[in-house]
Amino acid sequence: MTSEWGFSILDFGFAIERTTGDGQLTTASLSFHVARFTLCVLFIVGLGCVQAGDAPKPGETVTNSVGMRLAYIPAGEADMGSPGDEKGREDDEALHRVKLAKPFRIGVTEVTQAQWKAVMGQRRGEFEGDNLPVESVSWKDAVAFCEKLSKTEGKTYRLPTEAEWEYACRAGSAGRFSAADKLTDAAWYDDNGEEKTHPVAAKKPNAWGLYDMHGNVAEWCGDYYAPKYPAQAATDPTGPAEGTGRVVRGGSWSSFERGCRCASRSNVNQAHQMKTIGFRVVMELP
Ligand SMILES: [Ca+2]
Repeated sequence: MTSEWGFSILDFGFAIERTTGDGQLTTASLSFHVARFTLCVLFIVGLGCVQAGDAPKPGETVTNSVGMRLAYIPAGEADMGSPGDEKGREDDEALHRVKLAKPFRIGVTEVTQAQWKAVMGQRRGEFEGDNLPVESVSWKDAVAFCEKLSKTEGKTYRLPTEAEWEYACRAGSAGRFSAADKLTDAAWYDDNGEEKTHPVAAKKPNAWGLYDMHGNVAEWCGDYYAPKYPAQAATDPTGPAEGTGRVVRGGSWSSFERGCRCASRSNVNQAHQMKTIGFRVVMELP
């Protein structure tokens, strides 16, 4: 029996081969295995890079079944409330640290009349226009919208907690307003609101791409209103277990500047349907 030795290129490595007289390749190569190992390493490293790249950036959006864009809000910590020297502050804004342990998504805009109709089947609002924020909805109406949308999509939609709302509104900032130095660039309010709502997303967004967190319609939150915040730092606070009114945030087209501050809070009977109050939704992440 004769045999021949030679080299060949296999993928990324060389193989040493021995061919016997009858033409059969009888010696597998170590380098072939090295090449396969290398490919595996490259694949795993690549997969890791893809997975790292999958974590959304703050403000990155998805669009749901009714065309609502929802921005990714990262977990984190921030001060909630206002410092004692903030212009226009009220006594119910004691500054305290809040941690939000889980990321979530929140509507880039207030819920529009078109989105309301798509979910609930009929239009709602004192003012009329598909791209206007829905208003004249009670707290329970807003909760019903969230529940119906959750059922339709098999996801969990709900009103933001007051802490989630302020954290998202601030988007990493600590001033009176988050979206612009001049409120008129960021909001429809008493000075420029002309006593009506305006199409959503017409003013400057904040750093996480959220529009009209200041003004246009004020926004229902899930919490009962408490006149005092907890004295200590809190994680994922949800407000008191009971109360006489619900928290409303952000001010509206009829609010003075001070009522549109990030830290400003309102206490409203949950049954009230007001043309100054609408809402935006949170979508929970798994
Ligand atoms: Ca608003």
